[in-house]
Amino acid sequence: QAIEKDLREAIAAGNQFELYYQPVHDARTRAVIGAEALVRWRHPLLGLMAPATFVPIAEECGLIEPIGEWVLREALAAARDWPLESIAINLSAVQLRNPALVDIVQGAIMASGIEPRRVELEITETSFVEDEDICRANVAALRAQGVRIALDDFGTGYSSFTHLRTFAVDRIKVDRSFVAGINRREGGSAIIRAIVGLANARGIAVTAEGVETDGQAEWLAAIGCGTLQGYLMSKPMPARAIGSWFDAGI
Ligand code: G
Ligand code: G
Ligand code: MN
Ligand code: NA
Repeated sequence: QAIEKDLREAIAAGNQFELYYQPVHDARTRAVIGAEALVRWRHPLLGLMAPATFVPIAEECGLIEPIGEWVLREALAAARDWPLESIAINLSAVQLRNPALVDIVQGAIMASGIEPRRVELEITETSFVEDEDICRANVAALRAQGVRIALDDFGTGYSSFTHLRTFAVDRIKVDRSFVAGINRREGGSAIIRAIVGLANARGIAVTAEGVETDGQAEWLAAIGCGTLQGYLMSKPMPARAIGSWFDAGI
């Protein structure tokens, strides 16, 4: 495959991947309290590529490990001096079932000098389908070191509530399909209300993703959803752009 060869060259070249950051906002004040790192590939001929186009290929051909480790190291180093409670990094299912994951994360934390409590790793429920025991052991070991774990795309898996009952996480990220449903139909609102209620009762933080309207943001804040992400407040932006926000005191 041509893309696989290009990916190998990109990893060897070391300068074709970039991180964009999407701010995470306090639901009531809308202040920026965190950021999520989102990888991009600046292909020499094809231009800027979104993760959906190359992450699945990288997973298949065993290249997601080096890319994922670069993402971790880059994001933690960048965020160390940002005035944010947390920096979130997406983990592939392949990374989550790697027995070396805890050492890799620890190495990136040490190299950056960031406090482990400011590091949040986003995993998805579907990651647990394979090698569930290793995945659970990795999550437990990371949490024991103070690293936070977030369940991304919550509600789109086939047994979300079962997962919530059987293992501990620090945050749930409600998938944007539910947020889009808020002002469309009663059912969508009822599901988010249930997720937020359950999470609050269990001391789990909640982020709503894909917030695009003031009405959604206000309703989410009112039902007790603590943090928001979405185009209404801010889009993913290059590191330099978010860095200059902080320099300007935003
Ligand atoms: O930024 P964009 O909307 O294209 O991101 C789409 C999805 O790509 C994200 O929701 C996330 O699941 C995935 N993604 C983004 N960055 C990374 C990354 O660094 N590693 C992995 N494994 N997935 C990522
Ligand atoms: O899968 P994950 O949730 O990690 O991916 C986040 C992706 O969602 C980012 O790539 C980003 O571009 C996209 N995104 C973020 N905010 C919004 C939004 O308000 N609306 C839509 N449609 N997409 C969003
Ligand atoms: Mn995510
Ligand atoms: Na998500």
